[in-house]
Amino acid sequence: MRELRVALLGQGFMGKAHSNALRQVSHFFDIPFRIRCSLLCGRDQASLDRMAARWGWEETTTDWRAAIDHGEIDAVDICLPNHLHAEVAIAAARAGKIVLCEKPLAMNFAEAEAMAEAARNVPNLVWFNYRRVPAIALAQRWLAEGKLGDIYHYRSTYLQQWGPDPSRANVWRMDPSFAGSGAAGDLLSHALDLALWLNGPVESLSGTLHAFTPGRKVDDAALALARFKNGSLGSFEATRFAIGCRNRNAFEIHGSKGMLGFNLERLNHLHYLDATEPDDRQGLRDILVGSEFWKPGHIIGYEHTFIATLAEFLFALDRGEPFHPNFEDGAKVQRLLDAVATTSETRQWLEL
Ligand code: SOE
Repeated sequence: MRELRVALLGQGFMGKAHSNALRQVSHFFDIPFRIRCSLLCGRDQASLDRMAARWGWEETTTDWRAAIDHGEIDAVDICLPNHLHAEVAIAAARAGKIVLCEKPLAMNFAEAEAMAEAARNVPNLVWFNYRRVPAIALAQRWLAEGKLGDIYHYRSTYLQQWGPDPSRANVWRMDPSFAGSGAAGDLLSHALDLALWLNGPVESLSGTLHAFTPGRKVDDAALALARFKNGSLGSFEATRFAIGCRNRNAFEIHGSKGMLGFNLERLNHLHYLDATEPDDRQGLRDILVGSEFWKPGHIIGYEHTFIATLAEFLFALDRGEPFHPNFEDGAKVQRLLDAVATTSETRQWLEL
């Protein structure tokens, strides 16, 4: 079996999610590779040592270039702050590595395009992990089959509540030179990727970015109205100031034949209403969606979305097929994020 030697760059929250996926993927899926967690890269040697011991990383380094220059590393997985994504991913792609990168892909569309171009000839992935929530994947299949008929409304909210917390005021996500944006890149990026996947291309858009906190240099909230190519209307609300909501990535889609609803805080469930049924029987069904992980009804969690993403990527890699979401998909999202920022200034609509 082919060995795949991975370097993971980043030792934060996502470093943990990815380490777990790399460790677990062969426990749940018959992947055609033997994954080796070869090299872990981060800034702080003491915490690198702890993380390496906990997750079984063979070596550590504080220099990301060591991963690129390492002749035996096959794949570079980037969980660094956003400002480093482009430089590292482009260097890795040019060195012929497989490149996996956290979202948002880049600081802006120009960077994202350059990344997609550099990675054109190497297998690549952007970690929009929510596409692999089984309930969302089921919604996507039904929408592709036309089960909802003509789509009228696509309503998306991604709500978190940690924005006002003073203990998190100085994290890198609040610094524009590291993050590029606030709720927009962090949360709206997920919402837009799902929208493009579920409901197709966006034709025009108008957005608003807002900071509630005096002096804050990234947006606390990002809103957008959109017109999709399929004729439907979209509304998006992404915020870190939705007090009462911890991680509510949700959507509702209304079409001529029914409705679908999803909320990440109940990630095993998909809501469905069949509007073709007799009126007196219509009501929202709460479907407990199964997964490839366990028997029906045995629910899964956040971490499984990363494992499933990785598994599908590895199967595509084995077949020599492109994987989605890849850097081109990431760049499409980045284009919309740029449009949100631009129209927040101009207060106009932008044709895309
Ligand atoms: C933090 O806001 C965060 O961890 C995001 O960066 C992730 O992408 C999202 O899945 C959960 O929230």
